[in-house]
Amino acid sequence: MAKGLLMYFDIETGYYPGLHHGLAYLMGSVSKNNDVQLFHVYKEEHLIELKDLIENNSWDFVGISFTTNQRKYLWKLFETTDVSNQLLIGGGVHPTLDKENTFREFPEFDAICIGEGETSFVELCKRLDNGKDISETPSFIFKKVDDVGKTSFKVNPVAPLMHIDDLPFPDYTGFDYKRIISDSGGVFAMMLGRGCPYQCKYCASSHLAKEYPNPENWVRFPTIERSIELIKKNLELYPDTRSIIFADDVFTVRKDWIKEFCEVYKKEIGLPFECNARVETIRDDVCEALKSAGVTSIDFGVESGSEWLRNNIVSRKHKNERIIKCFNTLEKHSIKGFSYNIVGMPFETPAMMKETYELNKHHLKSARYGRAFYYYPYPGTGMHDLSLKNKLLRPGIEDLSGYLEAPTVLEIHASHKEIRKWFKKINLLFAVRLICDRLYLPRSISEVIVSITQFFWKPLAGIVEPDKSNVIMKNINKKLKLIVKKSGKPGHSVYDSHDTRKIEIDGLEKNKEISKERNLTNNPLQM
Ligand code: B12
Ligand code: SF4
Repeated sequence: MAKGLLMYFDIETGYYPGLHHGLAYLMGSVSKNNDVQLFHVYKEEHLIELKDLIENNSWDFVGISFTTNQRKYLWKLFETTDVSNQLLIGGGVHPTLDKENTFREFPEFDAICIGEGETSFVELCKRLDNGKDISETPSFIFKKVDDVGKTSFKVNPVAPLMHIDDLPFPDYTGFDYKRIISDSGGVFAMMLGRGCPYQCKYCASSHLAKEYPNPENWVRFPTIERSIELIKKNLELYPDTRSIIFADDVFTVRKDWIKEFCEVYKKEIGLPFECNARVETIRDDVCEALKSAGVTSIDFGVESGSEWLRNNIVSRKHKNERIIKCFNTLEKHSIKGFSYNIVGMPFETPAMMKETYELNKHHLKSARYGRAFYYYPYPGTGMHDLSLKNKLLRPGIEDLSGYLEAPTVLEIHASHKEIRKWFKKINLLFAVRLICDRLYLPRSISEVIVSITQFFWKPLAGIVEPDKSNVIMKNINKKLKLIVKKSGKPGHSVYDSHDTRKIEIDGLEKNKEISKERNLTNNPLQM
């Protein structure tokens, strides 16, 4: 039995409280025959606890799951904690897509896991337990330092993608799941399938697929029986679940699967649910199936109202009419559609951001909730490469916690003032729609209020998107969110716990100092 510590870095993401489905799957695979402790690292104070836990215990391995924006907290951990006696393993989307830089930036790592880890992690634990050579374990890259201090890497082939039915069930018990679900208003986020067939250039999905020897199997759904079994198992864990979020990339991607799933779900589960979809997959028959199964809302990446930008930069090649048609179809079936957008993309001008605003305001009136995010370039994605090639990124963006804080592009195609303006205007638009709906105001009245509030967008956006330094506005914002949460039926906005902050990157001197000490030479984020 291997004894290990597995950490999920989740500090200041604006998404806490949240479960990590990949880690739940890993725990489901390894915890039966091994003694693995999961540590959900969601506040900086945890770093002190971790120091004690890591230094004063004997572990066979210490694993860290992290995304790009969490790297700054890893720096802090390694600043204070001696990990040199541990077998330190990294995993997750960031190390998978930015392998070389991960080893360069974090000489502390002995190995990283490439892609999905269930089978290979079990294999690693077995080898550790049996005292065997671990360096042949599939899906891992091992770092070797020879006697004269020369570093080399053993890159093993990545294990093929597995059918979801062949994986053990995810195990959420390592998380403080009771608190996480109850704080989210009784909404249990789950994941059934994996993968997405689309190729959006800002997203990790299509780039992740290329890591495997069988990328054609990237898009996978469990059988219907297995899906229902998984949901029931999760509901046994938390019987007070009021509704479910299916976090799958595009839940509706397989028409036959979704129709059959809805049929069985309605009979066997019957709880309201939400999911993600692409506008192209929405048709009357799909909506009928989803509605009868209890869907309350569906999240869509609208991303931009500019067809030029979507076609040439983002690689979402549908027309605005398709988006409008999708939202109209949802409305016809009384399903709420939520619209997610990005501002501050490479080559995006203020006129293009305005198009996004206008699409949402005038043509997607049935989008009763949504958001705008700032573009963030994730290493290994097409848009990150494009941004680097054209020298579009501002320095210091590694200090940001994600896509909720600040623009990441240099002021070439749009000023930051403009980017912030459209970020705020779009978020105000959706906040007002949400509040009006919660007050059961008719659509016509709510749209008048939307228009009026847009005139006063500057002070009002200060409440909806308060600056971190503005304590009064932050408190008003908190209270408003609470009212909206309490007044709502289970649904996305209840789960949604974004705590959007504006941070001036230049103010984060402390992190900068640490980042200077890290070897970020050639790191694409260090321009
Ligand atoms: C659901 C989801 C969320 C959910 C739940 C989080 C979760 N990961 O479950 C919520 C809403 C909380 C969320 C939040 C955020 N997310 Co998110 N999210 C996703 C999404 C859609 C699915 C994740 C998933 O379950 N995948 C399936 C599982 C099986 O894969 P996995 O998580 O990679 O885990 C496997 C392997 O990586 C490996 N593994 C992982 N960790 C480790 C550790 C060790 C030691 C080992 C051996 C193996 C291993 O084994 C796992 C099992 O096979 C992905 C997109 C995607 N397709 O991955 C984005 C994605 C992961 N999110 C992303 C981002 C940016 C964020 C946020 C930063 C958003 C923000 N605030 O701005 C936050 C950050 C949260 C954090 N702590 O870092 C990016 C990350 C990009 C990057 N390079 O870092 C992604 C890739 C989307 C994108 N833009 O392309 N997210
Ligand atoms: S549709 Fe969504 S999950 Fe699929 S590639 Fe585009 S952004 Fe990524």
